[in-house]
Amino acid sequence: MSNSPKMLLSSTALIQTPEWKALSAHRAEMDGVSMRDLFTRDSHRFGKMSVGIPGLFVDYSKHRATEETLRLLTNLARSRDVEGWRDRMFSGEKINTTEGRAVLHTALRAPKEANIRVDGENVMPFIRETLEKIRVFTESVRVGEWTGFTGAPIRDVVNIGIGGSDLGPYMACEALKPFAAPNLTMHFVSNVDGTHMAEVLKKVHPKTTLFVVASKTFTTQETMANASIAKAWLVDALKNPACVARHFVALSTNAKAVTEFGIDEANMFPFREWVGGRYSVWSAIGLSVALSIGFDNFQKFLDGAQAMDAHFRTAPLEQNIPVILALLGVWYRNFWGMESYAVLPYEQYLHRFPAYLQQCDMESNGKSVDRDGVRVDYATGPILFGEPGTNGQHAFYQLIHQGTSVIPCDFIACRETYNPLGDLHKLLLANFLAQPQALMQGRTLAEAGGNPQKVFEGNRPSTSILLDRLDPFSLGMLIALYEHKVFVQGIIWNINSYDQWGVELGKVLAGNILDVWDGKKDTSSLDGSTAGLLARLRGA
Ligand code: G6Q
Repeated sequence: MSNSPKMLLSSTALIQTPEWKALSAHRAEMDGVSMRDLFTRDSHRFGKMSVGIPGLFVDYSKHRATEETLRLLTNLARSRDVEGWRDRMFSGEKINTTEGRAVLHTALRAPKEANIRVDGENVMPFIRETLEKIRVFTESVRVGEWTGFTGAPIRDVVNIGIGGSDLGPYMACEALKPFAAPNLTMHFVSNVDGTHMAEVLKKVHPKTTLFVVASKTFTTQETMANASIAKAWLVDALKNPACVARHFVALSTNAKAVTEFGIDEANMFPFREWVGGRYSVWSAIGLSVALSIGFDNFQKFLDGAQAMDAHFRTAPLEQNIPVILALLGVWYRNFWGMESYAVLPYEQYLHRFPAYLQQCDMESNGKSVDRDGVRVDYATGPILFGEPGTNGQHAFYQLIHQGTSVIPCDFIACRETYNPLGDLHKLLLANFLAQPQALMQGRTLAEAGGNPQKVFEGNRPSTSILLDRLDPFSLGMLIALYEHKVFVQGIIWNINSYDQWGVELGKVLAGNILDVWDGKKDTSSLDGSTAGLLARLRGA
């Protein structure tokens, strides 16, 4: 770990820095500045406040920001040593300090010849070997060489995992459906609600189904319970416990637990502890994605992320897309008190993207104690939500347009579509353009014909992100963009974006409640409400 003096800043020290104070003063100057005016005053605003790399373009001109705002924000990023932390992350330093781990999802998509060392070992040979194992396996399933126990080819794949072991692969499989093998249907079971598994099992046949048990720890209660149900269902149908070897594979770091469950280590695809769950779609956890879209496309997905990594590592902060998005987020969260943030893909294939990002952002930066163990005295991660457009327009956008909260939005669209039905794509893109315009421009009382109900305050910020098309490469870029945005914000806020202690307490308490339920413990550990509800559920 670095002994950079930046690390020693306490929480209060952040808001005492000259860079922070300069932003506070500037914020006061921005009161009453309207984006409409900023556009009128500067006809080059769009050109100055937009940036692209091949395949991805970002317009950040519709923000309550001037060149001075961005200059001050960039000063803040420099003063927090974002560049130093970035380089330490990429080089394998243990920047996840509370868990004593490196943060190396970027190594999973690094150029093959890279040399990235953790505890003295270059991790790249291991990554290459695992990718090769994934390639061989996924190709043999896809061409029907790998068969089920009775010799029938695999037709359905059921990914059993939760959180990071579900959201990433599920989102990516949905996003990349135009690339999916027509002879393989993907299913995802995450919830411990039996309904989830039951409804999937109704659709699949034991002889032709492959279960992919995705769990970094292989101890997660929901996943292990669901995997056991699936195993019992399979063995019951095929009448021979040996069938598990042809119908179950594991994606995990825990070989011991995998073999104890009854899956041969030969059918396990490993990864290492330096891959965080919500950053794991690039690792063996991406096996379901590779099964669906094929290994070559999976490699393109990794390459897209690598392209964004290269941009993030080399572009000056002023033109660095993840940095700009992160800084605008800090601007609104900390200096304007905006609590929420909406991500709105105008691309149906990205319908799970907001759910995926919710975990990436909120689990990473939903922290209130800093790296030094001090309670922060400034806001950290926002509440993120979203739905595909145009659906959201007929639902919650009302609040974004006219509610009392201002919610910065990211609008995402693709220039090309895989489904050019009539004029639908043009219609979709017209809406993608109209919403940010309406949010920015608003409608004055005079424009509203004097009717206050029809007034839109306007001056509501948004970023527009344009992809040429949604494909494995561009999806890789897009995900990596948000990963790095979250990273930069975590560094500015001096929090560890790579732990998730908040998930722990619920797990412990659920275990305790099960003990009470089974009569192993009395109810004295439960509060009155929990004990009362438990009694009702037990029918007592
Ligand atoms: C992600 C979290 C969490 C995790 C799940 C599943 O960053 O740590 O969502 O991915 O709890 O964990 P396992 O993969 O170990 O089953």
